[in-house]
Amino acid sequence: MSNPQMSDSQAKNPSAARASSNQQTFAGRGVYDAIIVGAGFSGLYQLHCLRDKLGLTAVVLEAGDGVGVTWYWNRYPGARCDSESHTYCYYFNDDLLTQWQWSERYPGQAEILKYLNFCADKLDLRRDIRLNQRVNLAVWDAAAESWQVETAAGLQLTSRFLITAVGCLSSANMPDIEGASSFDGAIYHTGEWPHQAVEFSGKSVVVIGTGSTGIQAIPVIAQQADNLVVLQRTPNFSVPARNAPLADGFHQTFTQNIDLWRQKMQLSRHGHPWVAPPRNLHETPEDERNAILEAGWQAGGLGFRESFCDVLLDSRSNDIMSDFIRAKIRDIVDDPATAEMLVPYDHPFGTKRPPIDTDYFETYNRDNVGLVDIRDNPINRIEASGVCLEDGTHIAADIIVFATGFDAMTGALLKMGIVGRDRLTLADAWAEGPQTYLGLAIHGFPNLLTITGPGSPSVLTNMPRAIEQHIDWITTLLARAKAQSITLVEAELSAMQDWTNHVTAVANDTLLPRAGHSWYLGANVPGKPRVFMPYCKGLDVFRAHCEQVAADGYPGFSFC
Ligand code: N01
Repeated sequence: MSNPQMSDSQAKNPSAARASSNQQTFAGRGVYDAIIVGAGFSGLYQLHCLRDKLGLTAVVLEAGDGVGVTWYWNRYPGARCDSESHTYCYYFNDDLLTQWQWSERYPGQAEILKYLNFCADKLDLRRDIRLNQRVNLAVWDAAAESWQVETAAGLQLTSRFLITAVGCLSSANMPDIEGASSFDGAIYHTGEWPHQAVEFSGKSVVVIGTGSTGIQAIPVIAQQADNLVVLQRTPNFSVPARNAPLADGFHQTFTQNIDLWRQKMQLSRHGHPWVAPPRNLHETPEDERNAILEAGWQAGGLGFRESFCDVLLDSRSNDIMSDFIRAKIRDIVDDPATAEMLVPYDHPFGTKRPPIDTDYFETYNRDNVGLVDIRDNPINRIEASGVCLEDGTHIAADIIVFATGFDAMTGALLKMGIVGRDRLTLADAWAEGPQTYLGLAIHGFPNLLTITGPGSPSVLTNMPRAIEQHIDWITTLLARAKAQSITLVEAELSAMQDWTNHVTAVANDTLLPRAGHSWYLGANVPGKPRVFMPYCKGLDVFRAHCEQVAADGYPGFSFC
């Protein structure tokens, strides 16, 4: 493989080619083996693999003015990862693992952002990252067998391959509410949080949304605001995170056992360092299962759900676990009426992404916090002084925080203006819902690779593990393309359709689709097609399948 507009001498000397193409880039035009869109966990590692392992010319185009993507934009109060810190990082390089030391059980947003900047520096990635370059058009040029990419800032680049690393949860879902522009106070979306601190003290605040984000932000905002009203459409399950500083000596013990941690995560369905024991909840005697659930609750975190292996498979087991959490909510919340409003009733536990929290339910015991159920009495409009509900109730506010989530998995990809073969737009190709082969390739879009795209395990896993798996696989594919002078790689239509049907079928074998309004199904965005998007059979199963595809010579892909 060589760059479409690269001379022979440049092809033989990638660093000379890089220098040359960078010069062209600064002049406004450039040509590359690969353009990578997004400088978060995915984009940084993909750049390292292509540039430093394969010797390809690659550039990252990043919309923000810094690296980080999810962790660059999501700066809301309380923003923290739900994966444990020593697992929520790159594992491809032991030096990075050894040199970076986490401070808490779960890493906060600022610490993750610092970590990603540390990695960008350690791997010397910045010289091939262009910041403030939001891609808004990417057109396949069949004659040149390359992608013509344009950014909102006017940069135009060409590349053989286009690799999206835009994150699954990076396109904010902002409800269109009448009157929002007339509001006298400030409106924020958690996914587009300002860089400067937001002052809540002395203010009346309304938070809309009780997903993972709202559940993280509400307790922190409540401590600062004069008065906080939460507008809840659907009550949510949540399990205590039990965050705490890491013990002295944790890092040293960890670095002596890196291979063990790596191995544990490889074996896991979710890419976390644990595997559910082979015991069914409903078949476990009551005393025993209560003790296990209580121990899981006290330990906290996403591991609670994995105390038994059948919670997402058998509604009898799920009912028991869901009831256990409902009882905890009633126990924690002092006011019985508020507790009942907070008790989830319309979806089995874990069928929406389960949040973990620090004092979420406890926050409703504070005098300055109120809860309003807007399921049957939705927001009617926003006025100068606050939010108005359908029944005429007016809730005064100085600040409104939308914790209303994302146009997940497809939103950021569709915003890039991708146009494939025969002028087919991605928006048209996905009009009935996203279709991919293995989550990473789309028929009709040659040489486009979508890291953690719809149809991949991604959001059901500890993300860095899923990201590394996809990128390692893409890197092997491109190494083969380079070695064999392959210039075109495309998913076959039947392979894409079969994979998409398989993703749906395996989801239907579980309880997951029962949360009819979840973002997994695209149901949180009005008008979005309802397709269960992530692959739920497990990262371990997915990895083995991808490795088999590679070993078998990539069935389902056509090469030229
Ligand atoms: O978004 P959500 P999120 N009017 O879609 C409500 C990841 N994450 O940002 O349930 C009123 O889950 C909506 O109500 P309903 C994690 O994967 C990770 O919280 O649709 N309300 C819901 O309550 C997570 O799952 C970390 O009825 C409206 C809320 O807003 C994903 O991000 C930390 C509304 C949205 O919940 C998304 O979480 C935080 C409207 N028009 C988040 N529209 C990590 O640890 C929506 N809602 C890495």
